[in-house]
Amino acid sequence: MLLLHWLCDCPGRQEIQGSLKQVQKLLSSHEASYMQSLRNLKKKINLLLSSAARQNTKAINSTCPKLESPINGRKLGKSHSIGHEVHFLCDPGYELVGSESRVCQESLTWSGQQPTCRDINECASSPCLNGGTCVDEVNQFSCVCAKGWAGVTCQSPVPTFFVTMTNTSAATSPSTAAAASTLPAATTGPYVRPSRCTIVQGTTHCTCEPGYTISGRDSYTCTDIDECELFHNGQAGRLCLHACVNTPGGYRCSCPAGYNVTRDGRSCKDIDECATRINNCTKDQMCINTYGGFQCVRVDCPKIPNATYVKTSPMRCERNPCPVDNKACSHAPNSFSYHYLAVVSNLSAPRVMFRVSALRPIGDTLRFSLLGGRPVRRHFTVQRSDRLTGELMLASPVQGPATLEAEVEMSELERRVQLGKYITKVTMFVSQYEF
Ligand SMILES: [Ca+2]
Ligand SMILES: [Ca+2]
Repeated sequence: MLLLHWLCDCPGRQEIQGSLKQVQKLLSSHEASYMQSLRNLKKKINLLLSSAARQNTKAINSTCPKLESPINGRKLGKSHSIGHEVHFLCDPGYELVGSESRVCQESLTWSGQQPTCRDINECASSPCLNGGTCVDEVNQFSCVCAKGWAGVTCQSPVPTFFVTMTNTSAATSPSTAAAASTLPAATTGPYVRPSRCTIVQGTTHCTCEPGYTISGRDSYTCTDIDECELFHNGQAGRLCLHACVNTPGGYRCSCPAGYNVTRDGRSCKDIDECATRINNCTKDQMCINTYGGFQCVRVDCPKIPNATYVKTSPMRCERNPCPVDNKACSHAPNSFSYHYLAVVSNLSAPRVMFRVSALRPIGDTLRFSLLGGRPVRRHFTVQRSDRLTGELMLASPVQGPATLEAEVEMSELERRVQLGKYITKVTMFVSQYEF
């Protein structure tokens, strides 16, 4: 119906052909004017090319030869025609020897001499004190100080703390780091380094190695940047998932026992003690890996009056057949299943922690319920997700470290008469940290 309606609204075939022909005409006229413009443009370019060629031949005939810039310097002025001047400059740290400017003469030769740039000898003024040896470098000098002297110009006697610093340079424990950030810089050894200074036109510029910064008033001393302190606030700018340890020139992240620092150096990853055999669980125990540790668990079948249980798998106990007419026995749970979960502290809730399902229900009704006292009911609830499945829900976040046990009972009923009940015991190990 819809398609028919749409077809009836269409313009006629002749109408479409008319429109297309009009567009075709329009395109042809555009094409013609476009080609005309291109031809005009080509003509203009050819004219320009020939006039440039003429000018070039003139220029070649009345210019001085090209001049080179001096090594470590540069040339100002590009015109090489008669009467024009060219000037020369040297890079900082070099001085000009020869003509500062040259003029292109009528004879088509340059006046003066080709200049050169010579390294300025910064050591000429004997800047190193107290027996230091001066080493001339490009645009700067450095002093090799005599024993017992330090500083850019060997001006300061070596302070005793530099001697102590070499002895303690390996100390990077958190306690050392904490002490370092509170002590005055001059007494903290490896957290202080001399700066590198250069003197440019009488002004001293000092820089530090990466991870260090000029400290306060003394530009000759670099102090370690305490990255841990600097990025302490704010989750977005946090350096480490757990703890930050300031080190000389850097920092590192540390993790609590039971965790390894991840490859990116910032996060912590749980060590799986159960997979790596660094657990001490005995043969009859099962190793349960938890965040930050592990647990050795052993399933013992429950002792209930009138009923006996046998272990059918490491985590399941089933009731032995009951004697005829022993009602107490037949009312006891048919089976106990055991499950262990490892979670991190403060896991967001609500969330499904565990599902219990009946594989082959025999009755007409399944009922799921939560057993246990107040501590369990504060954190867990049981709800049905479909006809055959019950869910153990975590209702509120749990602050670790903690171990919580919840029991879910599933009953099978036929016309309100209980046919059997099955207990699932869930033990949840909550870690101390949120990772
Ligand atoms: Ca640092
Ligand atoms: Ca672990």
